[in-house]
Amino acid sequence: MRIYVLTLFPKMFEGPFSESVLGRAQDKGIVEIVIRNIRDYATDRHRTVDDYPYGGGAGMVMKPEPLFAAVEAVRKEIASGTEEGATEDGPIILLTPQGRLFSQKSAVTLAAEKELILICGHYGGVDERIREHLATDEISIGDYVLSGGELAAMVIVDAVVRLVPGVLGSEESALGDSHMSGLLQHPLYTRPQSFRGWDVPQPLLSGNHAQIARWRREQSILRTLKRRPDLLENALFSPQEKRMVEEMRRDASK
Ligand code: 6GU
Repeated sequence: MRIYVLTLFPKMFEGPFSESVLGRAQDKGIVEIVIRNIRDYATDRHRTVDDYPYGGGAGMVMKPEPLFAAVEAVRKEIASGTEEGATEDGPIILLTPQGRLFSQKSAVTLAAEKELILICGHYGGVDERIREHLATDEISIGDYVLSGGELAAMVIVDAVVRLVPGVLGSEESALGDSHMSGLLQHPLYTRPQSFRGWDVPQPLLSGNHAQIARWRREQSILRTLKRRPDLLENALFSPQEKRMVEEMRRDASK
């Protein structure tokens, strides 16, 4: 998978993309992350990337020309690439607080793409023609405002890359992560078995895999019910688990 990030602040990506899971994914050659400076695609003498808004108002607006040029250059690169399955119609995602909300489900969908192009919005916003005629998608990572799309791009790249096959070892598979099943993750314990009088729950010490799986599933449901009851609406349950959830709800309301 190849991910292009178009930004006015390429240096912001140096640390986060070279460490841990993202760094290893690139070292292994499974994922290639290419950072492009939008300013390099500005053609005027001052390399202008923003301008005043028509109609007045606060904040500058990102001009269309450099961004269209940057995306077109990247597209050309993808098309001429010899990489198998290289496409010219992968998503071009504009990062903006006005986009649809990013979720684990979005990450799973994006992880299946061969190429992604992420555009980091900045200043007061981008010229509307970028939204209408360049981006295929607009994504926000939450209901708050960041100074630019860069941190959002890092969040999305991290969430997506960890789902690409081969990036995580089987030891650290993403399947047990919170949100993968629509539920929050169960509690985890490691040694020592007793720490300051706080003991590891008995089922985890039983050596009985079925019992451990049952305990974890129950804890996931319980934790989700307590912290994020909204998530339970869309989680999938067996008939038996449905009865369990109802019982937990009754207990909680006592
Ligand atoms: Cl994608 N961009 C900005 N600037 N702020 C945000 C965001 C994105 N998502 C949430 N807040």
